[in-house]
Amino acid sequence: MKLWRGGRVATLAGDAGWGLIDDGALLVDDHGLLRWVGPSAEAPPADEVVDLQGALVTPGLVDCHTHLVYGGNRANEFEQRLHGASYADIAKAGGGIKSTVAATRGASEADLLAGARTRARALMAEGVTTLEVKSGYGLDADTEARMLRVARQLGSLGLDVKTTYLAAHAMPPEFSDADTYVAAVCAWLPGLHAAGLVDAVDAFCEHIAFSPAQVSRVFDAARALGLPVKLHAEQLSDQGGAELAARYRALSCDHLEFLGPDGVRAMAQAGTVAVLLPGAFYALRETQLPPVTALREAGVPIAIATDHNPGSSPTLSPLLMLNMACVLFRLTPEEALRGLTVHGARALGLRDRGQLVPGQRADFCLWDGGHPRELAACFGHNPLKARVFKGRIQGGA
Ligand code: DI6
Ligand code: FE
Repeated sequence: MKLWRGGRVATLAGDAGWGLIDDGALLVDDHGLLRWVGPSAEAPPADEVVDLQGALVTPGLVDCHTHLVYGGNRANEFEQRLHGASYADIAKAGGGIKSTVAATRGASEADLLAGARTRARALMAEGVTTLEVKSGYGLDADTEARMLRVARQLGSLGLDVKTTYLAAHAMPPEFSDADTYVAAVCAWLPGLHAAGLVDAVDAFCEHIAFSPAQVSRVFDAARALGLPVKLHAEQLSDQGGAELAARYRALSCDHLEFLGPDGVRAMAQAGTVAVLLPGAFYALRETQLPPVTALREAGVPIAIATDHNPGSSPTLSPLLMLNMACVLFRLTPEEALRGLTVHGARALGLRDRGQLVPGQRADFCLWDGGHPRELAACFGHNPLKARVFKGRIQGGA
């Protein structure tokens, strides 16, 4: 048993509040689980004691929506958008996701891994201890598998990785009929699942991507294997994707700028998490805000993620997402931090992390700072001192 004592601990225990313990301590067992959390003065005895020297302690960050594995980059599209082209215009002209598909297909597994490792390390340097990575830039069986294998290998860096199959992301050039491609997407899934490469299944439900009817076929294939689903829903228009996803008890619906009242209700009833992605909202200069007040009033848990991808959200800063979630979406700093911890975990179906309470994994961050609201108030500054993953200190920035 190891005792970490003398920190300002934001436990995020319960459904609301920071759960602050001013001079707090955490007891971690040999399995990397929290055994006890409370005031240092009341701490039980331990074999080893670490002095936190007043550091601010929060749960480790959970980035529950990323497209971290890919080839190439799309800074050219940044310039095109500055000249007035929209994300949808660029996609229709064969750029966008399709250009990353070409670069990803042309990249070796080693190249993809090298790029993804660098990016994962950047996320870890800001406190990420659990990371979701999607496929969806292969759009053929081999490249989708390669992406998922690369994502799995990131786990050796010292963070927990969950993989999501997103072959229903865009139409590959070799298919002309979307229904035929969707049949292929469904046919590839059992093999990838049998290889242990898939934790969840996602799709892009949009006028430039797949219809609700096509998405439901992908979800049926997931359900047949007992895999949970999530959905890129109502990012550019209201397609009724959230209601569809809720019918499948989706773990999460993500983006949601165009989510309407029926979608909010359906998500609340299904217990589906709303994953808000301020990086994409910002980078695409969206003006339609996700319905935060309605989500809050309906009791839908709100998560925040980077949506890291080379096109619509090329950020590697979860801390910046905290700030943007508050400034752009009007979340409170506490809601934003819950969004990057306990609710992010829930968007991945994980109930064993995200709060610093006994029984949870000992994944936590040590920050330079006095109050957790500072993490959201600052931007362009990284106060991480160290990251503790499953009870082991991993160093920091
Ligand atoms: N929405 C997104 O924000 C990412 N995928 C999606 O369906 C962006 C993917 C990309 O532009 O490469
Ligand atoms: Fe995305």
